[in-house]
Amino acid sequence: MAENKLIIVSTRLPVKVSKNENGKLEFHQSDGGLATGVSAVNKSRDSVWIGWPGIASEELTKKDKTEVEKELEKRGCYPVFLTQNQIDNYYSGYCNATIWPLFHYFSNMTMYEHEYWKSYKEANTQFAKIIKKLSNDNSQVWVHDYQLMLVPKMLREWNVKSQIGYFLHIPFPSFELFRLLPERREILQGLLGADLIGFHTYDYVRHFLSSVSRIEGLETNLGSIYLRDRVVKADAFPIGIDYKKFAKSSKVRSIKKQVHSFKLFKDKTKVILAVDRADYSKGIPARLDAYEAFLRKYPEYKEKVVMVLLASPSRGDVQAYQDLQEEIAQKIGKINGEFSTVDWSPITYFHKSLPQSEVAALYTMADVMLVTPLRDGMNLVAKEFIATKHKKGGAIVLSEMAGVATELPESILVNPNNTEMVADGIRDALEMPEREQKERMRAMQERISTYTIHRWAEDFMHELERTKERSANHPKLMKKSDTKSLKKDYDAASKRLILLDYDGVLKSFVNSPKKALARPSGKVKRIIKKMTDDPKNHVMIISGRPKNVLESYFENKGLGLVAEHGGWIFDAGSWVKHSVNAKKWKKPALSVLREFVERTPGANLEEKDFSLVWHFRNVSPDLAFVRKEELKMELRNALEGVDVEVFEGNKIIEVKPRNMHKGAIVSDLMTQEKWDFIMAIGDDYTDEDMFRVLPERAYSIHVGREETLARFTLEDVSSVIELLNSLK
Ligand code: GDG
Repeated sequence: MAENKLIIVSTRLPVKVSKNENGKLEFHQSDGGLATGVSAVNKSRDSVWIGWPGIASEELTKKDKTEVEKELEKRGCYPVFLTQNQIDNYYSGYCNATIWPLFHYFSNMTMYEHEYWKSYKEANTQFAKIIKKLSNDNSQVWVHDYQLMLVPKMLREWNVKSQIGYFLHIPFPSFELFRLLPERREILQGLLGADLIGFHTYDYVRHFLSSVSRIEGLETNLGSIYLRDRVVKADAFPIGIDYKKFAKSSKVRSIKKQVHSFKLFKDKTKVILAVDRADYSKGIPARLDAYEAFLRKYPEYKEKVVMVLLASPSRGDVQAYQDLQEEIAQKIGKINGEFSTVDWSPITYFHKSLPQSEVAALYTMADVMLVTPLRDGMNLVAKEFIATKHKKGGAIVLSEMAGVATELPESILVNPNNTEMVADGIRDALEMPEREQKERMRAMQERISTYTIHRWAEDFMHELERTKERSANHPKLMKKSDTKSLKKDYDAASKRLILLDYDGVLKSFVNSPKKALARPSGKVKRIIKKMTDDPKNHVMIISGRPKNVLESYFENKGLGLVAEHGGWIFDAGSWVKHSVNAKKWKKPALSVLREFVERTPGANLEEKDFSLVWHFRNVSPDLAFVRKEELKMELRNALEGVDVEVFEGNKIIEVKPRNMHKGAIVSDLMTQEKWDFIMAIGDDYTDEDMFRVLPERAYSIHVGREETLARFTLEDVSSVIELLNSLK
């Protein structure tokens, strides 16, 4: 087992173990979509699927457990045994009574119990231990769903070197919902242990990133989350189905036979079908209300339609699910009681799990499919129905709240809370001309037959593979040996050029409008003085700050100062101004910037001789995200044809003349002297210009973990100070 390359982890295994009346163990393989997809990426390598076999460990003797292990091994699985207490507190508790309702926006049903959380941590640890045992450095681990959100971090902390992928099958809620969770930080940190985090839709990715930046304060950019030592990628992978299998249903003999038997009532009536797990997120009571409203509003359909409602039992040991069961039964009783005639009942209800062939037969015979969850990660039922209608007609009424809605705009989209809208949707579906039905179906089929469950799994694994490259490109911290050679070269040199950015290099960014707080510390001043006093050194502070600020920070003679990215230079006893004329473009830029300061609480404007800066450090991240993009666009429009650049720096948008940058200054310095040691330290976008023009032998050092042109990276300001202090 130690050689496994692909490790799939989900709470439940695709094999369910049970004990019959004689105490004999029975194994039932489930052919769920996930198993199909995973087996596709699984073909060419060793793999194992880790999970709970669905039976409490108290029910198993030691001998049973050995037998379970053996039998599962034959099926490529490895068991995690959960106790009854864990099933109650971890599975039914934290997973299904805390996370499930909260992530589906049922905050009033969410239960916050410390015992649940304790058990969740314990069970996640148990899973992670087994993964560690079965993995090696070359493994890829793919963790599934909300029951195992702590596992990625645990593996990372235990130094498991495998690549770790994680996929969430349910929605990731908006920050406003997620922040309610007492353990929100632990959950986020748990997930961030992964290299790749997958969601069904880009909305969920956005919600996740928003929580990451607002709760953890981490920088995110286009789905990448920058941690100290690695980059985590979050992306959308909309799960698909085994399209071919469903598309050929109408030709499978057993299914055909099934359909034939259903046809008895089909000839007279149109069939409206709904298939779900009996879960409150699926909106079954609201759907029944809408059906009732439909029958009232369009009485001509009485005796001409029948709703087939299949609600397969689910999570019966959670109270909310028992209540739901009762509510559904009551509503059906009421509707059937009121509308039935001697030879017609408006609803045929199955509260049991049907064999898959019967579900496929129902899809095949249905005229209208009703998929109206109040909230759903994706919803595979919608895709399955559409696939069975290959080259045929049929209509689907679909909730906007299902992840799948983004992929199926040709369906009749409805708000499931709007009873009238769903009722009208049912009527529209029934009355849609066959040609239109087929056209809409074709468009949807084209899409879902391409991105199938196999493609989904391959795509995810391929992206996980790419995380290796991303990590390789991620700048590595300066090693001891690098520092040693830097010092050696420094000692040996007699003409040294030392270029230091200020903010983020000699002083951490100060989150305060009080400029005084951004002054250099006494220690930094002493270090700079010592370096400047050494006649072998030419030290320059090269910054975007205005000249009066730099002047007030550093008064040492002999220290060169570059203000406003090169607008002003103080190098031989006096300030020299750049020749560029900033007047021309400032007026239109200022009017845009002022408007954006007024419209954005927390933003402020800094006016310098050569540039204008819009600061958004104190703006709420989501608003800043929108405003800064709008601002960049408006500035670019207002300044079209003018030779200025609009760029984004650390929580700022700055406008400055294009040819005035640190690179131009450094290029000049390169021609002035024959330096035998060059060191440049910077932390942001503007410093990249400087790194770009430095000779290869120069010690270019970037502070922070973003991608950079610099040869080396230091973690933070204190590491810079330590380095400078160690130079003699
Ligand atoms: C979660 C997310 C996401 C239903 N009744 C019977 C039966 N089914 C099958 C359907 C379908 C599956 O169960 C249900 O899948 P859904 O996607 O609709 O919903 P969840 O179970 O809530 O799944 C969901 C999914 O994960 C995948 O990521 O789409 O949003 O909540 O395949 O056909 N199958 C059989 N008998 C039944 O009575 N045999």
